[in-house]
Amino acid sequence: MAAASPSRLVLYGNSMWTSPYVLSCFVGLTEKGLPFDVRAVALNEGAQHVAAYVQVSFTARVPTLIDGDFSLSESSAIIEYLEDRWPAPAHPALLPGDVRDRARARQIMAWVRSDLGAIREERSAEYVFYPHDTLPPCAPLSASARRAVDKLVSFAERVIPADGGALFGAWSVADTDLAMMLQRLVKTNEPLPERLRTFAQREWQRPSVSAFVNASRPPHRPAGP
Ligand SMILES: N[C@@H](CCC(=O)N[C@@H](CS)C(=O)NCC(=O)O)C(=O)O
Repeated sequence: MAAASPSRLVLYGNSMWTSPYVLSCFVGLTEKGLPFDVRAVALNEGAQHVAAYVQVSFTARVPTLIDGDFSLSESSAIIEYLEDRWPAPAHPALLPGDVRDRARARQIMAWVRSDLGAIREERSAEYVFYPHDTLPPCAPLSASARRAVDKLVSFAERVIPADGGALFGAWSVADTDLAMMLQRLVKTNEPLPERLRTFAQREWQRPSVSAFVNASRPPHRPAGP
C-alpha cells in the first residue's frame, strides 16, 4: 500500500501581502523548496479574530504555518521550525552555519522585530508594496523616527559588506528582514548610504523575495477600526 502523501503546507498571510513577518516565512518556505499554499486573512475585516483562525494561530495574527496537524505562529518561531524540520545540508539553509554568524543573524531578526517602531509606524509596509499614488503622502519623519533611522543606518553599516552583498557571505533570511526595514526608507526616498541601498535592492531581486514583492494584491484599503 502506498504511503499517504503528507498534506501540503499552508501559510496564512494578510490578504494585502504587506506583512514583513509573512514575507520572512514566505521566503523561508520558498528557499527551502517546499510546496505550500498561501491563504489570505483579511485583517481589515477582522478575519484574524474568527474563532477557527484563533484556534490555529493562538495569537490572532499572521503569519501562521500549518504543517499537517501542527500549527505555529510567530515568524521567527516559524523560521526556526523550518530550519529544524528541513535541516541543511539536505535542504537549503535559512540561517548561517557558523555559530557566531547564526547568533548575529538571530540578533538582527529579533532586533528588526522589537526595535525601530517609529520607522514601522511612519513608513508602513504599504509604502514598500503598493504604488504610492494609491496611498496618502508620507509626512516628514518625526524626531524619534529620525533617531531610529540613525540607529538603523549605523547598525546596517556595521553588518553589510562594502559591496552591499549578503550579510554572512551566503544568503540568510536575516538579509531579507534587514532589507525589508531598509526598503521602508528606500521606497520613500529617504537618503541612505549607497551600500545600504544596494544591499536592499539586491535582496529585492532575489527570486524568493521578488515572488512576494510581485504577488497580486487587491486594491489598497486602509485598515479597519
Ligand atoms: N511577532 C509576530 C508579529 C505578527 C504581526 O503583528 N502580524 C500583524 C500583521 S503584520 C497582524 O497579524 N496583525 C493583526 C492585528 O493586529 O489584529 C510575528 O513575528 O509573527
